Amino acid sequence: MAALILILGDQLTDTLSVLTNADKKNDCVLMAEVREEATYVKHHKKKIAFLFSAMRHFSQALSDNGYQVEYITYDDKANQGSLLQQLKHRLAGGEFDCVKVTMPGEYRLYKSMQQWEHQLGVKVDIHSDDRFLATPEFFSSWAKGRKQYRMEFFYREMRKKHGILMEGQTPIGGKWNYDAQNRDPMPATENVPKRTTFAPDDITKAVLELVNREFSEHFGDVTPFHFAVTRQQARQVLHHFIEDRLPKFGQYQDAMVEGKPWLYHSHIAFYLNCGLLTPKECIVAAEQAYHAGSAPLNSVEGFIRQILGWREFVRGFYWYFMPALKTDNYFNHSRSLPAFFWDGQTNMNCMRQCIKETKANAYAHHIQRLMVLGNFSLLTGLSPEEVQTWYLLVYADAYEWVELPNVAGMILYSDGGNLASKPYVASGSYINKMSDYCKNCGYQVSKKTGEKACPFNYLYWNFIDSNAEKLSNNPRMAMIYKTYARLKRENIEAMTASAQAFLSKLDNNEEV
Ligand code: FAD
Ligand code: DLZ
Ligand code: SF4
Repeated sequence: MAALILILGDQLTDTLSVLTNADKKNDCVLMAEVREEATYVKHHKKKIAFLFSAMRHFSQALSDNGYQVEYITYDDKANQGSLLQQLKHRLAGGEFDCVKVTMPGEYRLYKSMQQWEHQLGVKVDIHSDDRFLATPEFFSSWAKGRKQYRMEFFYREMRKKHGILMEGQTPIGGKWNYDAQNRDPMPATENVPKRTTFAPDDITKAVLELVNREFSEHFGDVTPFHFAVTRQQARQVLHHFIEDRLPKFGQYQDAMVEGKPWLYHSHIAFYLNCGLLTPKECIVAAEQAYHAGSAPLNSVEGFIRQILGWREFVRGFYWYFMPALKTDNYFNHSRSLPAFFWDGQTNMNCMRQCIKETKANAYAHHIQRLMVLGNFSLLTGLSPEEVQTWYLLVYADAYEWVELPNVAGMILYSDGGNLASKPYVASGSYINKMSDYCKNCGYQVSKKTGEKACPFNYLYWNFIDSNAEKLSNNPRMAMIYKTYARLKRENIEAMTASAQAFLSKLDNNEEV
């Protein structure tokens, strides 16, 4: 008898054990574009188009490699609307005695898969996802007994375990982390090399039409569409990054520039997270650039830390803390997401730029997600559930295993500090230092209170003031609370009044 092998939209990797162990003659690979996965949140149109096109190209590559593949398009008459129903439909003929799948990236689907054996009446084998460098078990054994879960220490273990940027047991260059060299704003004269783009082929064009037709009320612009949709194209993106942008990645990784969404970032999370690239090959490519002398250590270490450190850490963290991570709400925040999160219509130029770029590209870089959009979400006390849904649907690289730890743990501190040692909050002066947004803003970054003052300034002190009970004992907040203690009472009162006025405008859907 034979196996029915289900490949999900973010499992487009031909080295997965379900594929390498397949009996190409008898087993059948099933892939399906299903309503349930495309709408459980209303994903950005570009995200759906990207994934459907990449899935179609991957199924073609599998067929070319001799696999038996059944691919169900979104508008196929045989489409059953969900993965479970699609499997049921295919199993009805009685050709298969088992289903093989790879561990999914999301808790909701994993819980559902655990019922499949019972629902389908055949054996369901869930293979571990061997694309990650750390298993959930490795993370659990590292985490057990710890009071704090800090990425930096996990990352050092990973460096040692995998021998990355190491000289024996010591880190190359003598330090584990070179972030102190990595915080430059970008001068206006900087000429950033172009990102790698691809013209849509016939498969992609058909998908773009489908998405326009079927998902018209989803967020975001479907065109222009320039993503890589095959492994070969994704490899080109990686190689151009290593050659052209990695050398300055570290120096400018925190910089933000109006009208320049892509900067020196790698733009590979889309491809890593759906499987067109593997983390190992990206790490190796960067390490080789260092040894070849074509990229400096601060950039190479910084880039490798994002993948070997942060990416692996958040995945382990997700499985370790789910399902509580999704419902934790340390500050009991409940404000609804402002309408401008969907159209960018706000006088705050930093928010306007980041939202408009997100809408156009299904992409924003890390500091935009963290220190503009995330900072605003925490300072204004937005509902964690609504913020989580927004981040999960707007970015083409978003899957819950990576989105949720970043949102709940990193930006909202809704897990009470399991992931971050302190809330990532900042006033307008941080945004002004790292970007050129403030010069085109309806607010003045130098003003602390009143109508024209930058909202981040008074919202910041209002947050510090109103959460003193929960935060002032945190040693990493000590400096901030010392400064706060020195503020004059009347200044705090003026900031609170400005914050209240701003927040009530938000609550009344007035323009801010
Ligand atoms: P680069 O800046 O070039 O970084 C290289 C790679 O490092 C990325 O491709 C990514 O794989 C990895 N990486 C960097 N930072 C992180 C991180 N904090 N967590 C995990 N991996 C990281 N990343 C996602 O892949 N999906 C998400 O849904 C996602 N949501 C985020 C939400 C918030 C609130 C924040 C603050 C960060 C989020 N990130 C997410 C992390 C990071 O912002 C993106 O990985 C990055 O912007 C993707 O662009 P890039 O490929 O150009 O990355
Ligand atoms: C994100 C996504 C979308 C939009 N559509 C599909 C789909 O039609 N078929 C599919 O197999 N996978 C899709 N995915 C990816 C899944 O949602 C993803 O595999 C799970 O969320 C687990 O990470
Ligand atoms: Fe953003 Fe404030 Fe600067 Fe305006 S002044 S761009 S709101 S930080």
